Parts: sequence; structure tokens; C-alpha cells
Amino acid sequence: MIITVLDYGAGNVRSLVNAVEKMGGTVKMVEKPQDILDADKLIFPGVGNYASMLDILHQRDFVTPLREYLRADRPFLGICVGMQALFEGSEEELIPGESIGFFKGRVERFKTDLSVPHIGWNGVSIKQDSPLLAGVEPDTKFYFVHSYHIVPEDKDIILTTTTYDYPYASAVQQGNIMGTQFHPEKSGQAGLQLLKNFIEVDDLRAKGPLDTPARGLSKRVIACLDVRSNDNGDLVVTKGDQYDVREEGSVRNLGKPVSLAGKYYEQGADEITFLNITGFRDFPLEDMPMLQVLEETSKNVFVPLTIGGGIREFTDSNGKHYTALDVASRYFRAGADKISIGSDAVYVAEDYIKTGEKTGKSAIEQISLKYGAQAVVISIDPQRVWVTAPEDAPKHHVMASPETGPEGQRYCWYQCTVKGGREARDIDAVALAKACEALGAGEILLNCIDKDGTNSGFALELITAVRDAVTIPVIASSGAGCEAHFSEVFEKTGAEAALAAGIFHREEVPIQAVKQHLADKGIEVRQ
Ligand code: 1PR
Repeated sequence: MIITVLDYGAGNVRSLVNAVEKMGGTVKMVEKPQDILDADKLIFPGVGNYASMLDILHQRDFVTPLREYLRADRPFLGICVGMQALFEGSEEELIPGESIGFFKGRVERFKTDLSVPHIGWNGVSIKQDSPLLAGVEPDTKFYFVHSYHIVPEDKDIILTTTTYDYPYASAVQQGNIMGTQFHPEKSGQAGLQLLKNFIEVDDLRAKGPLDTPARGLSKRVIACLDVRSNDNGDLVVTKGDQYDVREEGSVRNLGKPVSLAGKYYEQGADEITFLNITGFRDFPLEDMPMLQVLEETSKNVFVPLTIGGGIREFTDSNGKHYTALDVASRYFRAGADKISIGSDAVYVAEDYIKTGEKTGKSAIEQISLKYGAQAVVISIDPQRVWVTAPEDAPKHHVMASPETGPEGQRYCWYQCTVKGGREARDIDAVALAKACEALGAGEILLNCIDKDGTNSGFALELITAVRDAVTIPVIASSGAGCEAHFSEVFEKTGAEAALAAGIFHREEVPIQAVKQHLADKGIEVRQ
């Protein structure tokens, strides 16, 4: 079966193509308007900004053939913004008359005190007996990443609902036209099954109403792979103790990035993060191995992939200038769902705090505008600075520490660093997180140099302080040494996800054991 994919140039289409091919479909990309009308089955994946999506559809003359295809009730699957596109307009930006307007209703931003974007694995209550969801277990979870959701006028078109603070429509179907807010191509086996149904089933129309129970949003367990070249020039996964990755002078070699990522996917990791830890000094587009790692990984790993390291503007030896957006775009095309910015975010935040002005030119702003806030993660590398009393560091966010400093200090603040912890800056982790959120970041990956590789548990006071300061999700990182550290971080802080490296690489604790422990503690996870 040939599946036609409408790629309008935003986000990670490679994963969808890989998933369709994995499920036996052959992909044809839409190149001209007529390709839409010639399709047997059409998938429209979308991420990012609703208005820029519509702009591009208009520029490329895709709106008229799309409307015609939909009116003819031919098999159509919209994903995320590709589903939102079917509605009359978005709160993100209303463009009367410009939208496709196949379904009545509009797209609204989440109105909640919970973190926005809504990121992670969440359940669905199935409302129609649709062949699209055949074989999908009722307690299945899918991967969501969005700040806006649809509000259909006609409730009969709702295929699934999901609860994030309140229930909302997370998939729709009318005849052969269907759409999901969640990403099947990033939802492991359940998502692959859905795509297989779309590819294989001739008559996709729903057989009647249904009402299945749904599970709630999971806390995520993320496997992190710090990647760099070793002294022989081989790309390896390594791991430091407080960011020192050398042992007896050599870079620790803990395995190959693609095979380790595949292993963690099979073991149930909810996401995989690659950090190109020498990216701050090498230019990633000059030397392609990380792009190849993503391309290879995304062929077999169907959960979200984040890539960090070296995302900044750059001029190569031939004088060719690349913006941070150029670098990020290459990563998205290679299979990344999110990019993570470390050093550059610190410089950008420092400028923003100094001037109070958003220039629109920073990496965070540009990537967020094009690909959406949910695609921009800020990786913070803070180190603890001890103080005797809060007044000793009036410019910084000082907190009480559960540990005591070398001179009996009971307070500390967390100083941001750049270049993989090599250079400390005069900005604290809380200030950095707030500034980056204001500039358009969608998630914080919060490391801690003092805890990294120590197996002594997460820096709970740091995570709580950052979590309380922002409204975007926070990934706790650094220090996991056993299953109980994961339940502790979820019970004592508001972190939405926890990331670990060393314990997984050294095979001290399998991911499944972490998940089982969390489930036993009554913490919602994806099993
Ligand atoms: O500054 O934008 O080029 O990004 C560089 C990226 O590389 C940053 O995200 C930075 O955190 C990362 N990085 C740089 N140097 C190191 C190093 O270790 N020498 N790794 C490094 C940071 C932190 C986590 C780690 C957790 C969990 N590693 O990725 O995996 O701390 O470890 P644990 O569970 O074993 O305790 P830019």
C-alpha cells in the first residue's frame, strides 16, 4: 500500500516515514498539489506553529486539493498539528477564511495550572469502535506533546478523549477522515499498531460508539547517552563522574550509541536523549556522525529522541554561516523530535536578563517559533556554591541544602556552567530556567554536576526550586543510583520526568525494574 505523506517542512517526518515503512507501507511524499488528489491514503503529520503550517499550505497551493480530498471522504490521518489543521482556526492565531475548516470547532491553549506543553505518555478513552484502534489495548498510552488542543463543536466526531487536568478530545474520526493529537510514530508498539491498521484496513469507518476507561499521564523515565569520539576517533557512549569522562587518561567506552539506544527502547525507555558532549567545541554539521546516529536510531526506535550539543550559530572554515536554526533543522530532519541547548542558552539568557529585550534572533526564539516550544529543551549544567546565609549571594536564588558544606554551610545556590562544566557563569539555575521559558523553551533538562555519576540520588532542593519557578516540564537528571531514587524524585519534587545514564549503561538497574518499582509505589508509568 502506498501511503502519501504531506510534509510541509516542520519537524521530524523521518520517524513517521520509518514507522510506516516498518509496518509494510511504501511512502510517497507530496511534491505538488496533484499528489494530494492522487493519493490512496494520506497522512498529514504536523508539529509546531499552527499559523506557519497554514501559511506554508497556502504558499504551496495545498489547501484546495486538501479540501477536495477531505470532502470526498478518502482515507486521511492527521497527526498533531496535522489534525488541528482540519478545524476552523486556532487561538494561537486566528486566520478567518484561511483555515481548512473541514470540522467545526477550534484549537485552544490548555487552561491549566499543570505544566504546558503537555508532554508524555497519557491514556485514551476510546469513544468509537474504529478499525484504526483495533488491537490497541484499552489501557494503552500514547505519546503527546502539545500546548493546544481541539474543541470540536460536533461531539460525535470524537474518537478518543484524554485527561490533562480536564478531559479533552485527543482524536477524531468521521467516516474515513481521522486525526490524532498524540504521535503514533512516537508511541512504541501501540502507535505502530495504529499505523498498521491505517495502512492495511480497507474500510476504516467506525462501527459504532464505545466508551473505554483510560489511564492517566505517566512520569517518564529517560535514558541518556553522552556521546563523543574516543582517542581512537570512534564515536562512543561515555559517562563521567561529575563530568570527568576519562579513566586512567582514556575516554570511558560504554558502548555504541545506536545499539544502546535500541536496547533501551526495547527495555521500555520512554524517551532517549543523546548529548554530543564535545559539541561546544566541534561543529556538528562539519562532522556528521551524530546525524547518522539519529538517522540509524530512528529506523528502529519509536519513542521521542532528543539531541543536544553544539546547537548554536557557527561559521565554518569556508566562511559559510549557519544559524542555530539551520543546525537544529538538520537534526530534526535526521530524526530528532527535540533539540537541547546547553551553553548557548546561558549566553542568550544572560543577554535577555541584562537588556530585558527579546531580539527574536536567539536560538531559543528562532527554533521555538519554527518548530514549537515543545521541540526546545534547555539543558542546564549547574554546580553548587556554598554560602553561610542567603544574604551572602543576594543576586542569586539561595536555598537551604540537605547536605552541609565543607565549612558547615547550610545554604547554597546553583551556578550555571558552559562548555560541559568547564566554565562557570554568574547566573543561577533558577534565573536561567525562567529566562529560557520566557524566550520560548518548552522543557528543562536539569542536570547537577555535583550529583552526576555519584549514584547518590537526585538534587531534590535544586529540582524543587526550578520546578516551582517555571510552568514548563522539568526533567530531573544526575545522581540516580537505584530504583528508590526515582520514586523519591517523583514523590518529593514536581518533576515530570527523570533521566539517568550510568546505572543503565553499567546494567546496575534495568529500566523495567525502575518502572516496576514506580508502579508498586503507586506512581503512574507506562509499562
Ligand atoms: O553546551 O549546547 O554544546 O551542550 C552540551 C551538552 O553536553 C549539555 O547538555 C551538557 O549537559 C552535556 N555535557 C557536556 N559535557 C558533559 C560531561 O559529562 N563531561 N554531559 C556533558 C552531561 C549530564 C547528563 C548525565 C546525567 C545523568 N551529562 O547527560 O547523563 O547527569 O548521569 P547519571 O545518571 O550517571 O548520574 P552544548
